[in-house]
Amino acid sequence: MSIPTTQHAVVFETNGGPLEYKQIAVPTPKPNELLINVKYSGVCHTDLHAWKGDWPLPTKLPLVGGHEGAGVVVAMGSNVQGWEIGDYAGIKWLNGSCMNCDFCERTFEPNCEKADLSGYTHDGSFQQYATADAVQAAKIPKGTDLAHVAPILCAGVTVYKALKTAKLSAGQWVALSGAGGGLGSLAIQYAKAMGYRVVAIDGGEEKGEFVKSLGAEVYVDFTKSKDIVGEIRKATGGGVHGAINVSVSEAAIDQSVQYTRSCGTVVLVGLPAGAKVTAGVFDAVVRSITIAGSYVGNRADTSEAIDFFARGLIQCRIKVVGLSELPSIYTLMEEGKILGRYVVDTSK
Ligand code: 8ID
Ligand code: ZN
Ligand code: ZN
Repeated sequence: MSIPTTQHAVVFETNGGPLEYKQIAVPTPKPNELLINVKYSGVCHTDLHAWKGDWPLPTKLPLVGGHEGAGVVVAMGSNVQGWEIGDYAGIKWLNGSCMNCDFCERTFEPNCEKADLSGYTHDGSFQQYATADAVQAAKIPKGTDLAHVAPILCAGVTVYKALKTAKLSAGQWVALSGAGGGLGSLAIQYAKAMGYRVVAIDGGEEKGEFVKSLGAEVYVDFTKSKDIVGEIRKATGGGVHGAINVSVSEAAIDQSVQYTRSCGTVVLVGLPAGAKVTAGVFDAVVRSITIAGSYVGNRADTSEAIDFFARGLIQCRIKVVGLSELPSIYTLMEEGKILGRYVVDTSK
């Protein structure tokens, strides 16, 4: 297999600065790394946060973003085991971790203090050739449609893990705030596949049709409802058993604490810049509400999430465009206009 020395990528030099589609060098894998020919990459709202510099963790600069990369292994470092040239591999948010600390030892690898993050501290999947730690790279079954599996690598894994964190039983209600977006559209389907009943919250009629087509039983339009909390409590006979917050809205998170029924769990996933969650202590105690953060997933969560997809239980509703069109996707995302996920084809 011949590997070129240069490739197309989208790079930015400063947070919020120009997103340049240009030729850069193909990276060389370190001894522990795979070199993956990225065919497709999903575009996650995290990529937009990273570009804007929204969070209290600095990005690498200049940076190639992207962390939902699906491609083919074309080279590997001398210490890599368990991979062959030609295998399908996925680039996840967690590019690598130390594997030695307390958190790594207990399989909480995303929480490792030395975590290396694709499209954040490590050049990611908005390029044709990217490197990934061979231990953390996702194994994708041969023959899988690489465009459609791409969103599973962050959005799918994250919502699957968040649903597990809510500790629900089959037949219980789960609210998904931000249900029409990339994470939300997959969360509806994982929730259904796990046996839960879904209340979807998002804005506008088109998103309402969309989330119902994916299996949501109830849709609440946050742009129209005058009483989101009351509406959800009524539709679910007293509130949902679990709430997964994948919107980029502080107000939506606060509402979720109120519409979750007693003894239920509020899961925080979406990361609006500078947001805080507000819960009355008396209410949280007397109603025994659990508020839990959930951050991507570990290797087992990744394999399980891919397995749900491979068994045909999860349909990724994607729009495929060329990598050079990334800036226009960020504009649509900022405006909340995306149904499901955009996936970029790195060859265009
Ligand atoms: O591991 C993690 N915790 C993790 C992993 C991946 C992504 C966290 N995230 C974070 C992202 O950084 C981002 O903050 O999850 C958030 C959602 O990512 P996404 O699904 O990729 O974003 P999107 O496709 O833009 O969808 C967001 C949806 O929220 C809706 C929008 O209309 C859109 O459909 N929304 C908004 I903005 N405000 C809302 C509100 N008040 C709302 N929906 C309901 N109520
Ligand atoms: Zn992501
Ligand atoms: Zn560690």
